[in-house]
Amino acid sequence: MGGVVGKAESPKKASVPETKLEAKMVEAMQRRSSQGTNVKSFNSIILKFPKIDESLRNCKEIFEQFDEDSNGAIDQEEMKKCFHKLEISFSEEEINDLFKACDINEDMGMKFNEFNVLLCLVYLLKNGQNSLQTKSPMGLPNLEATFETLVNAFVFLDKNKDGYVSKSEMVEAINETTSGERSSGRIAMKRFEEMDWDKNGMVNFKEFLFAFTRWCGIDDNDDEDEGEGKEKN
Ligand SMILES: [Ca+2]
Ligand SMILES: [Ca+2]
Ligand SMILES: [Ca+2]
Repeated sequence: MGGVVGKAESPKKASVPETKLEAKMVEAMQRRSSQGTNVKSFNSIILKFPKIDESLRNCKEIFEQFDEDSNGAIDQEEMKKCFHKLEISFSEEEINDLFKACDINEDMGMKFNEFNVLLCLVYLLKNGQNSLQTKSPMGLPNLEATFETLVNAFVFLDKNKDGYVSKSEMVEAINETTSGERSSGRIAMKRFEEMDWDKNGMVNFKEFLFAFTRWCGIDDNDDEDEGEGKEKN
């Protein structure tokens, strides 16, 4: 088919950001999308899963460090201290919004998976905020490299650079994959459905990240199950 899809058509109600922070998130993603991505195929994203998984798991140490009372969750006070320590500045409102956005089970605490998503969103918001950016705005270079990979994966999927991945963009991304891995297409569609919580046909970066932590098996209680260890090449 080709051609530009008219933007007037669908009302896309749910894609209107709910908070200022969410609007900023979409803006940041649009900015990133306009810069392009180094991801070339859907399969290359899938191949990166084990490495991303490993890196996110290493984030556990950071989590434990900031979970001062060791109750398995980072509350707002602990989060503020965490930001302070990482020299990340947010307004009170932004902190509240960020916390709410990531506290998906609404228990007023950041579990490990929520914390992962939170940090990645912080990375997106803080990286490239000013043109004279430092290489590592959070001082966590390894983790930030992983976040960068996730951002790139999202940008690859977001073909029209509007800060959301639609179902048709997902299909497009899969169709571009030339290596003939049919099964990855089916997996991808299934994953899209998993990502799209509110079933509005659009996935934002936050939804994408939560889905990712689930695929990687990072859940609130991170039990020690050694899955079939996939060799990375
Ligand atoms: Ca705590
Ligand atoms: Ca929570
Ligand atoms: Ca899009």
